[in-house]
Amino acid sequence: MKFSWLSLSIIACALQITVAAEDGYRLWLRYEPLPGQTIKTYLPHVTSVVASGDSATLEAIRTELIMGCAGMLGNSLPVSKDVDRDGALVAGTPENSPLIAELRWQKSLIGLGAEGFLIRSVKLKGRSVTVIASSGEIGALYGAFHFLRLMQTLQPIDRLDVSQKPRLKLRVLNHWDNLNGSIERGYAGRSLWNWNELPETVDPRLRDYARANASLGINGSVINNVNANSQSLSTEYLRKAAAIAGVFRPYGVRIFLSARFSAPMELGGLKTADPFDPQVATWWKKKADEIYRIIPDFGGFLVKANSEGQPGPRTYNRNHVDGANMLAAALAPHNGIVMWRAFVYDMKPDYDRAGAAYENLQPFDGKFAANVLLQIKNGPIDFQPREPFHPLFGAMPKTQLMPELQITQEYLGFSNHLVYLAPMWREFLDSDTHAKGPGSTVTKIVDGSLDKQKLTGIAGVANTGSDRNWTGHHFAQANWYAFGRLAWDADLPSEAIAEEWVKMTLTCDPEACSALVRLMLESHEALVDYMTPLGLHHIMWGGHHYGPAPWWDKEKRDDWNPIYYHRADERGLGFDRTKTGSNSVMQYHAPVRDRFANVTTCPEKFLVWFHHVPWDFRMRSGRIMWDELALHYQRGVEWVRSARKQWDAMSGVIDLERHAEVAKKLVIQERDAIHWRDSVLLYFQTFSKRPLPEGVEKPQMTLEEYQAKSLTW
Ligand code: GCV
Repeated sequence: MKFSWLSLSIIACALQITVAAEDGYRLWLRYEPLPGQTIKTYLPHVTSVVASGDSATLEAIRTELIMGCAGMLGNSLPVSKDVDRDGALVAGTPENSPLIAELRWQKSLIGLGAEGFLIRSVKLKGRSVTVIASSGEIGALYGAFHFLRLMQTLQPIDRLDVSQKPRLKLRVLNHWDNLNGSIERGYAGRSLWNWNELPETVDPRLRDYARANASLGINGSVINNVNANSQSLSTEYLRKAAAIAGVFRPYGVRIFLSARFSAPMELGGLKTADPFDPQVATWWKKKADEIYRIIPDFGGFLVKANSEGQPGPRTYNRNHVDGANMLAAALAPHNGIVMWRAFVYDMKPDYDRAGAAYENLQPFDGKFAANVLLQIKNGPIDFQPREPFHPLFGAMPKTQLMPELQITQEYLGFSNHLVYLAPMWREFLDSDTHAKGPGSTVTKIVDGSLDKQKLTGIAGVANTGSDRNWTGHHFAQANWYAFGRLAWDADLPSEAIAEEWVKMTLTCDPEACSALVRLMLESHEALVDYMTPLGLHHIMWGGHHYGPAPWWDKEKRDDWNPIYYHRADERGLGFDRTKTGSNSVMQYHAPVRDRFANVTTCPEKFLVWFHHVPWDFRMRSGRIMWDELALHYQRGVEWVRSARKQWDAMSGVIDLERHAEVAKKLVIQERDAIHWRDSVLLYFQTFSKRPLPEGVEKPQMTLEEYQAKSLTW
């Protein structure tokens, strides 16, 4: 087997990077030298690569295994056609590898699908070898990454019997990238797609992006903003997109586009975008045909319709189903799909935004076409630091639902705050909707096991950008990682994911690793403490959403203003969503709704989400609500201080560059946490008229000073 120049240069590059500064570019695929004892035990099991086949994916498999072993073990694996020694790594499919075909695993492999894989230590041709097999090349690539991950995390590799397949079919990143290179809610630089230079020049970095996604099993990328520009569907931009798709393809990442509903008017010169107009339907059909001519494995459309000013079917007095199904019909002949977003909330007098998506969409259960998925944010408002699960999960058993998570930290301190999001996503996935009795978790709804949903998926709003370290904050890489791992296996514990990531990305030192994992696991609760404890939500500064502004009332829509959400007055705090208020708690199934609706049984983390609670309400701790609220803010600040100390103490374990960069961000995080605590408490104090309880520090500035200027990032 010969090596192409491409793979040689990739390996050379990787080896060079190993000695260069540690800037975070390599993400969790660093392949740093393992501890000496581990190398000794691994070496006999990793002696050559047998992965025949000329496809770009097989080339990627060989390259990755060789590069990984060179970095971790310091050996240079020969590529061989046959098994001629113990320790060979045999990778591929029964179609391209006679060796794998010989094993007669076809039945199990077919059961695992083209993305699933087996990794087994077996005897082949009288030799002890490791086989990484799948019925599809992409599955074999995923298996190769899994094998490398076992090594990166110091797992035994001598008696392997691993069998995996993804539970969800679509595991996609949504990029809110604009054609001018900016990213809506992006905090890690500019867009990775160099539209001006495409299709002639494709940034080599795109391959690394695809490779990182493949290492997690992410198999789709929506490359443009849901606040879409019709131009992305023009022939010129489709050719550019095709060049990107060409780089992603060997890594199993298909591309999707956000489609602007009014594109037939803007691109096609039609007078309407009414989905019932035959000319409109024909325009979309022709557009779909053209897209598939240019990008044969195109995934489909993501659509934000009739939401925040975007056009949609309701502009023409049609409904969401009319719009989604018209697009679905255009894509169906090509096996394309539509991800129709449920993020719709029309402002009506006295309405509750938290109940709006349910009101708008639940009545259409069972009406969407077979190739439509309804993409629903995890919570009913908008990617807040903490929300109860969206009531649509469990309310549409005859509709294919997929969650939309936000990896980018729009409301969670941008790329300045260290916050590990897996625990937040776990809380959501583990939520029991009780839709079909106890145990009807969100996971079971979205993986299709509860309602026999055929097409399944999950999306994460990406946090990547042109910053050298991809995500702005080194720890924000962990959120990209965790999203991918949960998309692959929605049951993975947050702790296990954090441990993998720390070992692969930062350090295998056992003490440092467990301290870092603990820090990561605590970080989300701490951020909720200093931002929005007890169910507070959407009290961020208007527009940019960085820092607090609970007093904010300047947005043109009521439901974009913090005062709409917290409803503080002299009696108390919180949005009454029970029958004395909006009653949107009724959108949940019993007994969830009963638990939420009763102020004494409502989980305290959602207290002021569902109730307007008196300042002197007695909490489970025995303290009054005001004191408890203040102590949460104080606790959040203290956590950041302790995180800083712990991080500082790790200066000998983490490389200098990343250590210094994270330390700098933690200084900002502490500044911000104090700002949150002081400004929010000073403001609510104007209603509660109570002193700060013992243990809460005196504010550093006056309320007027906090109100005068937002935090900068
Ligand atoms: C892409 C929130 C964000 C918007 C975003 C919107 C959405 O409102 O602030 O930037 O737009 O959600 O998810 O469509």
